[in-house]
Amino acid sequence: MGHVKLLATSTSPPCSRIVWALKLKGVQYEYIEEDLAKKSPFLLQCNPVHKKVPVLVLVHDEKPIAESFIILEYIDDTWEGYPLLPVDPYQRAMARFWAKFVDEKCLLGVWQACCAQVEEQEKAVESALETLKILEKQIEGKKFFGGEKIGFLDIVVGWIPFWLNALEEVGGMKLLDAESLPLLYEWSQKVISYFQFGRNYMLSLAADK
Ligand SMILES: N[C@@H](CCC(=O)N[C@@H](CS)C(=O)NCC(=O)O)C(=O)O
Repeated sequence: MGHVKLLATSTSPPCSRIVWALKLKGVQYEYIEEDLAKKSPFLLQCNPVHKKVPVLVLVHDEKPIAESFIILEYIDDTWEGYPLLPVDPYQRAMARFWAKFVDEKCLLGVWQACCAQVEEQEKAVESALETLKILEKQIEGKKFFGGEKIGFLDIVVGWIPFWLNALEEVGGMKLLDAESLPLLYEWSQKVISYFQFGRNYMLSLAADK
């Protein structure tokens, strides 16, 4: 039995953030896949305001926490081990600022470009690219957004290596390549290797049982 339950869907960038954070912290959890076309009474009870996933539910008293950024901070405050947010208050504020930018500008911009009408798509792609270029400056001179190690902002931005290819294919557009966004592209390759390493490690642990 895990410490927490996670109500999520496997095709959701905000839900993936929570899965990654729980894995980095080594927290055991029960994963509950939600069908968003037919939301469960438990999801509606746990998140009556937004009715969205992810929701983290504390097992011992069934208290729910919604919204991915809030859940990430709760996880960081509750479990020691791998720190997600920086220690320095200014750096913490900056990580939160850029996380908000990622959701409100980058993710939304990419989604709008993906769903744009043909005659409007070029402009939408340009605009999405501009926001990604602004984000890219945040990793200049660093290995990860979090510095030497993956941190809060890397987890928030993790949809780029994980989902952007799929969005590009669905929308018939290209955003992330070594020419337009060299640093984000390089970071994506590092994050992919990092998660591949993590996955192989988890698989080796399971094989040893
Ligand atoms: N701001 C929220 C966004 C959550 C969100 O949009 N979840 C989507 C799945 S990716 C959802 O549950 N959609 C169901 C709906 O809109 O009814 C977060 O960061 O957790």
